[in-house]
Amino acid sequence: GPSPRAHSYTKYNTWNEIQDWIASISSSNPNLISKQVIGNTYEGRPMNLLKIGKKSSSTKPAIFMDCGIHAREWISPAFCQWFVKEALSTYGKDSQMTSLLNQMDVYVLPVFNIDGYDYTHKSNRMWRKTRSRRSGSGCVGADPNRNWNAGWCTIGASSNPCSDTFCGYTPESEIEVKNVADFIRRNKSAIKAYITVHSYSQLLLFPYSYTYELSAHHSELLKVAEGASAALRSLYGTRYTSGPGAATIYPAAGGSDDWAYDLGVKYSYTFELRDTGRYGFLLPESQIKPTCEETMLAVKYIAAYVQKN
Ligand code: ING
Ligand code: ZN
Repeated sequence: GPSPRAHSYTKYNTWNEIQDWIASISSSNPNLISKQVIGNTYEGRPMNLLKIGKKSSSTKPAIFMDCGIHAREWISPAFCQWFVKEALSTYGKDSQMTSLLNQMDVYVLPVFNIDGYDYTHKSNRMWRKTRSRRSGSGCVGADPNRNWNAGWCTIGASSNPCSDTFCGYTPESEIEVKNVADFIRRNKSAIKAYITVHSYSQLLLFPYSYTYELSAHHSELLKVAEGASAALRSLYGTRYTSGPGAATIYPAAGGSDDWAYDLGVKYSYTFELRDTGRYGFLLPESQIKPTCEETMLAVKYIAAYVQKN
């Protein structure tokens, strides 16, 4: 058959390109990476979850990271692809990555909201939500970061199906949210950290967003976020602000980081990648490489902290 084109990590790939990449990268690195389908999206696309780590006979502690909860935030899936590439190419060379993947597994969901992501490539670049439909409403989709069972729909979310922050008809009404929540619940004892990647604003957020109350681990979560932000800034001087979601960006219930934290995953973080609004969601492809390089430092900082704690 035709020989596959090399995958580009410095452009915004379509879902079809990412799907081909998932298949080829996992089959060419069987000792470090495996994939599993955790369910299908509303429109029937398979949600492939990658597991990166040295094979072990026993269950290893793990970090779960997802990208692309929101369709239009294209830099986010680009980062998950970059992370997987870097993990595989630096294992056995970079001592921190080697130690991390020897001791832990990193689950990576490259695109959470696949239907929405595909829609932003084909129809509406600024689409945010899922693409689910219900009889009785002409409006499509719910906000997959308002649909988790964490203060669901109490603040910073809308019960209007036409809103961009529609919380859905019930918690986990969106099948993509249900699939990920089921996976995390099933693997709850292994999962030590949850990282979700959004854009934009250059923030490193942690619980809570559904309330202004501080979490039980506030000072530790802040300390780790500030260390991660300092690591990120060391490369190109990019400034991030760290803090709990409600006070740092806006109060918003039903988010994935609050849900994971309340389930018992202590180290739960939301990244808001570049930029601060000049290009916003339309971040030029020339910024993919520097954004991913600096974000790697922050994610590796959090991972190293979780590994030793
Ligand atoms: N920002 C997030 C959003 O879903 C957020 C901010 C983080 C809300 C954590 C709730 C919990 O609105 C973007 N850019 O999507
Ligand atoms: Zn987002």
